[in-house]
Amino acid sequence: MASSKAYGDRVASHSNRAAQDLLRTMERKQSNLCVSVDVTSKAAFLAVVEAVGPFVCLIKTHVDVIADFDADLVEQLTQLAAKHDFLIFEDRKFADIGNTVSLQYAGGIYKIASWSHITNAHTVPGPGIIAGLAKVGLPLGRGLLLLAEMSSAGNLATGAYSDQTIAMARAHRDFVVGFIAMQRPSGPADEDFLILTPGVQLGSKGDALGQQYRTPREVVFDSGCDVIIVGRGVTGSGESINVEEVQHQARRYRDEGWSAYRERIAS
Ligand code: 6AU
Repeated sequence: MASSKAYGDRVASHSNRAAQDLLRTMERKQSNLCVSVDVTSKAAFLAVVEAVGPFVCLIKTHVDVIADFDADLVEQLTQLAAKHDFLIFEDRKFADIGNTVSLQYAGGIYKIASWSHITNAHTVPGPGIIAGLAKVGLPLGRGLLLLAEMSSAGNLATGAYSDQTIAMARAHRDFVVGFIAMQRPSGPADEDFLILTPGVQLGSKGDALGQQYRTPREVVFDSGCDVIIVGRGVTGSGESINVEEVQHQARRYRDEGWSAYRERIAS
């Protein structure tokens, strides 16, 4: 059962390079924290990434919210990833037919596949979306997460939809490395998917727009998920960035996530 094994011992269960690199990074840095850097200027974005870099296994981006996005941002992000030893996850949530998503993934302004180790997709369009993204991403060693569940109130990714998403992943194990999900799905003992989970914050149950929060322990220990994705819990929700506070929160979530994982594999 993947949830009782150490991250480092799970590398061999994955053929995808991005999945292997992520598990190795988690083990090496003793971190299962992904910080979601949802800020709107390049300067704030790079300041947050520099501050949290030492504490994370993964940085999650929404590059289309950065007003002054340019190629230099990607260059600097890539350098920070090498300096602080983390991977990059552009949270693009692709949701179109295979042909369209292959164009969106490879090209446009953002050229996501050229720098993002991991990205994600909705399964509404059917398995063609996986094939379209794999055509671009697999030759580059990239990995894909499918949205099997969501954190927001009233979302439709439940029941048969989630089950069929898991079935689609099983049919594309070379490229699909895991899920955005709220819990580890049940499956054969030798099956190993990475479960990355948003909706994590200490001291808040949600926001005014339907987001729902759980604690790192609820996510990692109770629900068997692998990576906690924390946005505003680390960055704050205002416009200005307090680098010291951001760093303090990143350390705090890193510690909480890692101790919940240690408890899980010991139990
Ligand atoms: O911690 P927050 O609420 O500030 O940010 C959560 C981040 C946001 C969302 O776009 C994303 O996680 N997210 C996702 C992802 C990662 O795919 C899925 C979901 O169901 N809920 C969610 O919040 O950047």
